[in-house]
Amino acid sequence: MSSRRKAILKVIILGDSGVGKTSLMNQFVNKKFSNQYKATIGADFLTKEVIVDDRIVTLQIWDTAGQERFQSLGVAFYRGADCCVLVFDVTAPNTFKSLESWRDEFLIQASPRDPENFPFLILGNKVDLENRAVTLKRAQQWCQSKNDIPFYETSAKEAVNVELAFQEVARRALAQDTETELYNEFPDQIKLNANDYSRDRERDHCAC
Ligand code: G3D
Ligand code: MG
Repeated sequence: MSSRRKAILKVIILGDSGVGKTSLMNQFVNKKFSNQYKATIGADFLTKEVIVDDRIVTLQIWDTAGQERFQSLGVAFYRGADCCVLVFDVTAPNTFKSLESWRDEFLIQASPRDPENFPFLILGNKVDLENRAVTLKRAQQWCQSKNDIPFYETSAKEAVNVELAFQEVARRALAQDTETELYNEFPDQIKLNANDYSRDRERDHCAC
């Protein structure tokens, strides 16, 4: 049933101010990198259709409008997210160190059903710049230590790995959405099975 439904998948992008979140989204959705592009998009989210395993899904990408500086993103921002993209700037080590607290903040605010397995993706952005300060190895090690979060090095400016990363976002969001849907659709059956089991056991006992 769920595979025929048109999926709208909510993706949120988090990370310190200035790491390139808005630029990455603009590059992915509009194929543009522009210095004039304003940090405030004037909307809660942008959408883009992508194809995942022969299926069209709509990514609803939520970007911050600068409020990340004050850690004051409302509950609506986090609610119902199917995937969370955490971005840092490879030339700014502090933004890499912040990943942990962004991840924690997401898990507290969104409180997903299964936090251990919630799909995150890490993007190390601005790889086009010369003054890299966070090595690939260091970032990969951190991602591995956090339950193997997929990691991509990107450049919103030169469109490096942006398409590829969001394709992975879509795949992971879809998998998460399907799982949540299954859980929500069949809770009674799961309960019934448990009861059936205990009833069967009672019956077995009675037969003795
Ligand atoms: P944010 O949404 O995370 O706050 P922005 O970040 O998308 O507003 O980007 C912050 C600054 O970084 C912008 O520069 C933007 O042009 C630049 N930037 C974003 N992505 C890249 C990238 O991949 N490579 C390079 N070289 N620069 C990038 P300004 O000068 O407008 O502040
Ligand atoms: Mg922004």
